Amino acid sequence: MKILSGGLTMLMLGLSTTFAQSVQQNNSPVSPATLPSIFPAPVSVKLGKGAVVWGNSAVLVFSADTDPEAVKIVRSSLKMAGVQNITTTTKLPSVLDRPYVVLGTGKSALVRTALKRTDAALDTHAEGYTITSEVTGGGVLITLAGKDADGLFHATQTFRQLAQRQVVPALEIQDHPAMPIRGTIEGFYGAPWSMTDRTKHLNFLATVKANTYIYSPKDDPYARDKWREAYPAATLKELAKLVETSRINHINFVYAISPGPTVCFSDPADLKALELKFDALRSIGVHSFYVALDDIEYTKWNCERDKETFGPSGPEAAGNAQSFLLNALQANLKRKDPTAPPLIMVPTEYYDAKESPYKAALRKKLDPQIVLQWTGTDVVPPAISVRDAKAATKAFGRKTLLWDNYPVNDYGESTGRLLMAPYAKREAGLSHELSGILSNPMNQEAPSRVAVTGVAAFAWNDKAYDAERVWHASARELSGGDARTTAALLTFFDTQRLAPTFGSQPWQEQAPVLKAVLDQVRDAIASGDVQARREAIAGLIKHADEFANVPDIIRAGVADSSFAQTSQPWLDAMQLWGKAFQLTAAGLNAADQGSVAAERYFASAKRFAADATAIQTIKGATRFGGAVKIADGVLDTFVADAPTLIAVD
Ligand code: LTM
Repeated sequence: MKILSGGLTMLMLGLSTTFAQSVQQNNSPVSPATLPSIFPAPVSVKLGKGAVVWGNSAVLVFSADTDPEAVKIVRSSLKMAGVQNITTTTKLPSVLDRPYVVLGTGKSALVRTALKRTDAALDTHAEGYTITSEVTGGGVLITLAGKDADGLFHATQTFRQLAQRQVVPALEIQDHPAMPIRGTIEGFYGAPWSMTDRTKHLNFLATVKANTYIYSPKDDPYARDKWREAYPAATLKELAKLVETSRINHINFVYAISPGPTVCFSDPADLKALELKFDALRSIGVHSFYVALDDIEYTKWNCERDKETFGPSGPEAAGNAQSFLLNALQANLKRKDPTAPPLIMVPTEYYDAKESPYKAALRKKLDPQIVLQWTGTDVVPPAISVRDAKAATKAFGRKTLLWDNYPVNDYGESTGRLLMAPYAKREAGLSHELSGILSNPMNQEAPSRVAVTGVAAFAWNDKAYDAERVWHASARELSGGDARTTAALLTFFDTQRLAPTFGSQPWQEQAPVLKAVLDQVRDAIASGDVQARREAIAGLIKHADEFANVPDIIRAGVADSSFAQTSQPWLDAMQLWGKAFQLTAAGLNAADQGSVAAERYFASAKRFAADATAIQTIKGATRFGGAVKIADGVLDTFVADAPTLIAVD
C-alpha cells in the first residue's frame, strides 16, 4: 500500500502507518532496499538504511552559480519519476518533510553542509562526484556533490538513472573516471554524420559520462583535401551550434584537421594556414585541436623545401618533419590560449607499437605534451591488452590515447554490416596505461551508440566493466525502457554481432544466441529421439515467430526513430529472413509428420532467403555499399540445410 504524506509517498507493502513511521529505516524483509544498476559502473555504491518512493513534490536546493544544465537534468529526472511539484530554494531546512535534492560542487557551503549531515566525504578526483541519499524522519536528503562542474554534471546523469526506479534507496555513491579522455572520434570514411546526428550524439555522450568528441570526418573537404580553405560561413555557423551543444553537455569539442596529403611541413605559409583554420574555429568557441596524419604517403615529400630542411624523404625524416610542424602549432596554441588542452595527433604509423625509425623520431622530437593516438596492434585489432598498451607507451614515448576502430564499418570486410556486438576484449587494467579511449563509430549514428556505450563504460571503470550487462543496458536505453523493445533489439544485435578485422578472422563471432538455438534443434533431430525432435521443432516454430516480429517491434518501439531509419535495410532484410525462418520451421514440422507439404515450405523459404540476400545498404550511406548481412553463416546455413535433415518418404 502507498501512503502519501507531505509530498513523499512511502512504500509499505501492506502496512498502514503514519507518515513518519512509513519511512523504512532498515532492510525490512517486506521491502528491502536494493542495489541499483548504474552504467557506467560507479567506483563504489553502498546501501544505507531505508528507501523512498517518489511522491508528488520535491525541493531543489542550489546556489545561483550552479550549472543550469545540471539543475535542468535533475528537474527533468524528477518529472520523469512523476514528481509534479518541484520548488527551489537556496537554504536547506534542519527538518525535512519531503525529498530535498541539494546540488553543487565542493566549493558550495550548502553542499559541504549537506554532505556533513549525511556523514560523507566528497570524491576528490577530477570529474569525480559523490551522491548520498538519506532518509531522515519525515523526508529524504539527496546530495549531488561534484568535485568540479564536470563531476556535478556526471552526478546528475547518475541521478537520472536512479530516478528511473520507483524506489530510491538510501545510499552513498563515490565515483570518478578511470581514464581522463572518453568518447568518440568521428573519423570514418564515407558519408559524414549530419549536424542533427552530431547533436543527438553529443546529447547521448553526456548520458554515458563521456567527455570528448573529435570532429574528424574524412569526407569533410575543408578538413582534408581543401584544408587550406576557410569554411563557408553557413558551415561555421552550424559547427558553432555543435560547439555550444558540447559545452552544455560537458563534452570537449575537438576540431581535427588532416593536412597530410598536401602539406609542406617546413613552409611557414602552411603553418600560418593551419593557424588561420584553428583561429576560425576558436572564434566559435573551440579550445581543443587535433592534427590527423593517418592514411597518408610518408615516404615522399610534398615539396622541395622539406627535402632541403629534413633531408631525403623516408619514415624517420617524416617523423622529424611532423614533429617540427606540430611542436610549432602546440607552442602557438599555448600562447593564444594558455588554458587550452594540449594538441592531439594521430601519427602515420598508428596501427602497431613496433619500434621503427619513424616512431623513434616522434619519441625524440615530438613535444611530450602532445597527446598521441594509436589503434592497437592493428588497424582493427582482435583484442587490446595492457601489454600492448605498455609497448605503445614505450614506442611513442608517452601514454597513448587509444583510437578504437570499433564499431566503424567503412572498410571492405565490414560491407553490409552494422557492428553491434558488446564492446569486449579490452583488458581490465588498461586505465593504468592509456590516457583514454575514443571510439571510431559507424556512418550510422544511433546504431553506433550500442558500442559507444560500452567504450564509455569501459573507459570510466575498466575494472568493473561487464560487457554483456552494459550491452543490455544500451538496448534498454535505446528502447526507452520498454522490455519488449529491449528484447527485440537484443535479438537484432545478435544478427549483427560479427566483428570483422582487416583479415579473414573476425574478432567477435556471428549470432551466438541464434546459433545455440539452431544447434540444439539440429542435435535433437540428429538424436533420433522422437519426443526430443518434436519438442525442438515446436520450440523452433515459436522462436522463428519471435524473430520475424523483431523488425516491427523495433520500428514501433525505439525511442529515437533515427535508429530504425538508419537500420532500415537491415530491418527489412531481417523481416524477410524471419519469413524464411518461419517457413523453414514449418517445413521441418511437416517433414517430421511425413507430410509432402514440407517441400513447398522449404521452396518458399528459399525464395524469401533469396529476396533477403538481395537487399542492399542505402545508397551513399556507407563507404562500401553492398548486400546487407543478417546472421550470415548461421541462419542462411540452417535454411539451406533444413531440407536435408529429415527424410520425407
Ligand atoms: O584508423 C585510423 C587512424 N584511420 C583510418 C580511419 O579513418 C578508418 O575509419 C579506419 C577504419 O577503416 N581505418 C583507418 O585506417
